[in-house]
Amino acid sequence: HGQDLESKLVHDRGAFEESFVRHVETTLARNMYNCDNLAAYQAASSTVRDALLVDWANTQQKQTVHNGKRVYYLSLEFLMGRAMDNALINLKGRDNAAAALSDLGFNLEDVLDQEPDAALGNGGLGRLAACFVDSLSSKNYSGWGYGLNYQYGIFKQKIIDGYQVETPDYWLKYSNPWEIDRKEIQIPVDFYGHVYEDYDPNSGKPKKIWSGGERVLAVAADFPIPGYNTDNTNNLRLWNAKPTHEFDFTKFNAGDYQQSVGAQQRAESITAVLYPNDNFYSGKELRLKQQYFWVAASLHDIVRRFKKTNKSQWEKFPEQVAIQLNDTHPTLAIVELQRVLVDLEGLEWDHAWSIVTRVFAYTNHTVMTEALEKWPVDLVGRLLPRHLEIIYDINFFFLKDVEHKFPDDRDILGRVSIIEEGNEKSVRMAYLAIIGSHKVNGVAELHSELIQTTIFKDFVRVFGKDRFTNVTNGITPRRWLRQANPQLAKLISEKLNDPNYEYLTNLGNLKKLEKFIDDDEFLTKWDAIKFHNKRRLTALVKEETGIELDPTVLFDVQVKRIHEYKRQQLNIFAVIYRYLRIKELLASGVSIDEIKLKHYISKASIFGGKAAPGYYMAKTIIHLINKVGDVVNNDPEIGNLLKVVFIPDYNVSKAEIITPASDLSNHISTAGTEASGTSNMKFALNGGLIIGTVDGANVEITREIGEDNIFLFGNLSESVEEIRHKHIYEGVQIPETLQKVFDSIESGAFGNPEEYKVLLDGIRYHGDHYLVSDDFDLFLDAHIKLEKVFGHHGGDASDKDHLHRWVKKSVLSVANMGFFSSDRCIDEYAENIWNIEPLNQ
Ligand code: DL6
Repeated sequence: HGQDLESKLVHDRGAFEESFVRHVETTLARNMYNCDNLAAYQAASSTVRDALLVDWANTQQKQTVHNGKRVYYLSLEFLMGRAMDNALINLKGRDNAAAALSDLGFNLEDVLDQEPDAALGNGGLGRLAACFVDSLSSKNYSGWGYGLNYQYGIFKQKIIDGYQVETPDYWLKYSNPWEIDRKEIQIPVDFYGHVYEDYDPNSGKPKKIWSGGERVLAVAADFPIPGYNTDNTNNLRLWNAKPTHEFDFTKFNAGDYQQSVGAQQRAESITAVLYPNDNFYSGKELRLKQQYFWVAASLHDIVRRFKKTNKSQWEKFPEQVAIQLNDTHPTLAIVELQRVLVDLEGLEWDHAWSIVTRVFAYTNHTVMTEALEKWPVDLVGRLLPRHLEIIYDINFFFLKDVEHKFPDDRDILGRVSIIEEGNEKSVRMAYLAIIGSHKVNGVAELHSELIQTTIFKDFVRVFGKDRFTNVTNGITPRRWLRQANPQLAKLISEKLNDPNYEYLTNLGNLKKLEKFIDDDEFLTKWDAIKFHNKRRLTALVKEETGIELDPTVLFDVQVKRIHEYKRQQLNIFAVIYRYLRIKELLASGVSIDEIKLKHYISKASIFGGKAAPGYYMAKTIIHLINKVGDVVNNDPEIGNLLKVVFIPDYNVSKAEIITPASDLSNHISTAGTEASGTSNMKFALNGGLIIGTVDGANVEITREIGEDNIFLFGNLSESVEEIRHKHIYEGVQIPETLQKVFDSIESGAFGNPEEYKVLLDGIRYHGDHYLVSDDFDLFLDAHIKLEKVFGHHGGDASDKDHLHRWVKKSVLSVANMGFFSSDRCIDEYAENIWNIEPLNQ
């Protein structure tokens, strides 16, 4: 019956309409006469959700009966974006929904546009988790995600007077149709208190008891994750923090009303807000509370599920359960499982530890030291006294082994110890994660190599190379091609003779596009789709900023979190340089047309991205970009030769419009700093070319698509340390070109120069850590080269070779991006790390 209902709702227009009307009348208590687009979204999403729930329940049932190994992906961030379009695509019900809505007087696109983004993440790490759960379902794995259900996701960014202003993202203003409230799943989580020793009456041995403190309830909220072309619909379980009644009453009965209300607020504050830092550790107590709350609830849930069928046969646990730690944020899960096994289940330490290390694996996402978590020992001891003891014990046994292995190397003990000594002792979470896992992976080849030769090199000596591996990141082509770029996805399906879009789960099939590389008609269609997407972006830019872009010019895009290492400053300095040169040429009597012909092609530099609220330098960069835009866009001499745009509040939904519209995108981090990057993959999959440094996944993208189809520049990672050293001991050399830019900024051309002092001084006087001065001219040169290729594009139609040179590169990029599907990543994790097989449908 269920399957029937699902199929009807998705594929039968009448059934969709009937369900829609019923939801308007019963779920929303409205009628069809006062149903606006928002209500239509709510009714339509409730209909889709009904269909999803059938698959979801069947999947859970099937997985329970099969009783195979499951993987649990623990991530503090799931940057899901909108759910409805994705669900319709994965269920293959989009056309039916569009037709049904049209019958009822609605336009599907407008209805989809009502959905708020689920913005429960900062950037790449959170979006990767979202792509991974999509692939887990699509590839028929039994895999759950576990995270937190923040009431406030990443803040909304406004630009006022050129400054970033943060406002809260109250995304749950209306009820969330995708959330299944599981009020019956409540797990108590304790904090603080103390530890004492008692005797276990069963074994007669001493036993540690953790007692007292504060208790909070973790209440489950489930989100169905539909796979593409399969009924497999996994679960994403996000926890809400709620007060426990017992706790309230004790306070209340003691006459302390204020305190009992305070306790309630304190409990709920745990899942109130996502910390808005990307690649930065900030060390707040509430953040550590979030981490423990989430891992304790998730582990309890996992253990409960295991015990239902396996009782206490703990040896089976690693055969049934794989847990992937998305960065070090969930590392306390290692300690918690050891505590559960030793303190609560009565296992011997060594036996428990051998189980723990077979279950966990850890993914590192950064080499930057400011992002590595180091929690103060005092704080850990106060919040989680028993866990601190266990951490010390883990460290003790580990160091004993190291000492045994390297009897002549006393120094190594201090270097690999989980506890960092110093004024304030701290727990090095990455070390704990490595010691408690059987595999550690980086997220691109270069990055995985770097972690083994720099921050974790001692651990390679201790555990051997086998513990370390690489899984290069990927993206889901369902969202990042089919959903974001429907026209291109359709053209590809036609060319591949694949009407069912099977290539979306076999992305290697894109390779067959190479056959059409000399097919003029195909190239023209390809180009027309890019133009259509550029017009779509032009409309967004107009709506968001009031700026009119000319869609025929080169769209040069950099959208991602704002960070010094990602080097938006390098990009905006180059834009300023271009503007100054154009002004010089004009002043010397060269006409605009001649400039366009001989010097610079017309382009729009498009930026977007959020800065962490406390990151002054990043906010300064945003301010500079906006001020440069004000000057350039209002300069009557310039016209469409140059425009500078900052799109406010960059998020997943905007990325879906921006990505397919780029001609060129910037992935220009200082070599060795960007672990992988995933937007590089999204742009290339949408036929945008890349200007990039030899960093992160750019290296593998180049290998796949060919170096003729990407514009690489800049110093290599192996030279970075030496250059930094030189900067410090010999000073920084500012090239003439960059000096010109600095002079204009300091002359006040873009507002008060004082505001940019930190930015320029960081380069001139404080060692230019990110090598802006060293890469600046190389960046300008790369532009000259690429603009020569683009220059003829859209120009003389009789010069076919030139006309299509850019488009051919675009096609060759897409044709060779198959490797970067997140389906491939999940298969690699499954085979090399989790040891699980897909469950056949
Ligand atoms: O692996 C996903 C993503 C990479 O693509 C980016 O290169 C990397 O910067 C990012 N890392 C983090 C680290 N954060 N913390 N905490 O977000 O991961």
